[in-house]
Amino acid sequence: MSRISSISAQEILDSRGNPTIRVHLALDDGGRVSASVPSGASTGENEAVELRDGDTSRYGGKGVRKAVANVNEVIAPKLIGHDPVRQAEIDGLLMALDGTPNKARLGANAILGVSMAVARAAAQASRLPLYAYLGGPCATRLPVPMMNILNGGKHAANSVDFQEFMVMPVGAPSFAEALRYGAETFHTLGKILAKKGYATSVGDEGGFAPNLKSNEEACELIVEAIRAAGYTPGKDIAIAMDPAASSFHEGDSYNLAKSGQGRKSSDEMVALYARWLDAYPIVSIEDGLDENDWAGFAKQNAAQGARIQIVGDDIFVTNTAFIRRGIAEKTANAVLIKLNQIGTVTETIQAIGLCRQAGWNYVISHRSGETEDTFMADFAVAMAGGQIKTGSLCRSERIAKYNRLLEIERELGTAAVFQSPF
Ligand code: 2PG
Ligand code: MG
Repeated sequence: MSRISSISAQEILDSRGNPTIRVHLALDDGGRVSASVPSGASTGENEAVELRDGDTSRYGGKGVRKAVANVNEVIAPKLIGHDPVRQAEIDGLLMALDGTPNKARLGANAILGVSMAVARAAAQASRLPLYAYLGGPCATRLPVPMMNILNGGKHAANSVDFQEFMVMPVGAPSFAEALRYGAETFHTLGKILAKKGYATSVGDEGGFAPNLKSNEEACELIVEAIRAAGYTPGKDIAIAMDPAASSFHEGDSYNLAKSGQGRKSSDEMVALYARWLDAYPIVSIEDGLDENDWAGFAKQNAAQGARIQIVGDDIFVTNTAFIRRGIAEKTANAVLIKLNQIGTVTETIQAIGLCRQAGWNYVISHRSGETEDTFMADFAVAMAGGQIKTGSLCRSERIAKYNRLLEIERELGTAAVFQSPF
């Protein structure tokens, strides 16, 4: 048995240049690991609390020295001597130590950094790759990536209201081929944008961020890019979207202000998606409606859920209480899973357990502010849900996850499974 001999945290920077936390953990067998925590921009209002210092003399108030101190002074002394394979017990201890329902005292960033480091240490002590330690001997399924090649909303300073337009290589025979399909489509899209005189600079997740004439134009250009790259839209490569509608919901309506397309009611948004489903090869829509529009979600799911995947992100915040309500009310048919929305590895796995029980899909997701940590790539294979959302085909904080998945696929060899859920 190995035991935790030290835990310490430090402040590092994420992909947007904002502070986040890295936790270092040592075992008495000489093992050493670290884990870094990502950070969102379009955050759900019920997410676990990301503790920031609020001291405007440093990083505009975004420093995480308090969270670092909570790891070093409050958490570390309690975990020294524990066996890292006891993940659920350790996560329970962390929750009890915090004592709030939303991790507001110690910070979900502090807690998650430790929780992830504990999992990684246990994998190392068990001499297993992280995906095999967390997923067991049958963790052989590589996820189909949702690749965010066109950014808008809060992730880009452009005229597109919807946050993410993603390609999903549903017809690829392997993860490596899926990655190639996506990268070729991304580069082809860049050429098409340049030819049309649009900017080819990128947004927070590495997707292009042009000033398009409308939100629809994003779908049109992506279909054009899929074709020009030599693939068949819908057969080889489909489209997934995350409008992140909470970010443009105002009062009782949806304000498409960035594109100048006016205000829409919840019903009008659902009708707009229905038109898009007929016009474009869309297989998945995430957060098509606001996080508090449970009725709108249920209406969309009733009308479109048999045809496409309806994913709840801000509305469920990886929290079993909200997912349970969603299952009872038929709010959606899938959940976006983000470790830092809930704050421990154990609670994240519990959220996935609920999805499995209900026959719902789940998508393991990054945040718009990421680090070079590839925990979520292993986690996606371990959880075997067959889907991952981790950004575009450029920028190393995104590519690091894809490269890790390439390694896992290679390591699994002939046991690797790649099968689209669509
Ligand atoms: C989302 C995420 C990740 P953020 O809305 O799904 O793409 O964005 O991390 O900003 O919440
Ligand atoms: Mg989202």
